[in-house]
Amino acid sequence: MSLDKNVADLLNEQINKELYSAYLYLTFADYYDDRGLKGFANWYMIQVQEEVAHAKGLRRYLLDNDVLPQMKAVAQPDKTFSNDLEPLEAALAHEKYITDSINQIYFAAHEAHDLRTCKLLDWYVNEQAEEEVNAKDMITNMKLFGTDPKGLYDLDREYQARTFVAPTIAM
Ligand code: OFO
Repeated sequence: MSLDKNVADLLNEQINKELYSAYLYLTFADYYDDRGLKGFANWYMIQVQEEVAHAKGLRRYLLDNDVLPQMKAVAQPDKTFSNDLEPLEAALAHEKYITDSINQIYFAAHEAHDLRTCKLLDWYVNEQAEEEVNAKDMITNMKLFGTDPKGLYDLDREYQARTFVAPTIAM
C-alpha cells in the first residue's frame, strides 16, 4: 500500500508542527528559568523532548512507508509573557491547536481508507488528550497554589521531578 499524497503531505506538515511545539516550549522553559523557577523550566524541557519524539515518530512512519520526509523551516515563537500563568495558558491553547491538526489528518486518512495511518494516529489522539489534561492541571494548580510564595515553591519542586520517558513511537 502506498500512502495517499494528501495524507503524506499532512503528516510531513505535522512533523514541522511538532518541531515548532518543541521550539515553543523551549521558550517557555527559558521564561521560567530566567524567573528562577527551575522546576517549571524542567517540566517544559521534558516537554521539548516529548515533542521531538512526536516528530520522530512521524518521520519514522513516513520512511517506513516509502515517503522521504522533508524538513521545512521552523517558525520563530514570538510570545512574550508578563506573569507565570500566561505560558501555561498559551500551552493549553497550543495543545488544542495540535489536537485539531491531528484530527484533520485523521479525517483525511479515514477518507482515503487508510487504516494504517488511522492506527498510527490513534496514538497521537491519546497523547493529545493526555497533554491537554496536563496543561489544564498546570493552570488549575497555578491558580490554586501559585499565588502564594510557599505554594509556588512547592509546585516548582513538584515539576522538578518530571523525567523523560521516550515513547515507543519514536525510533
Ligand atoms: Fe506533540 O504533543 Fe504537544 O504539541
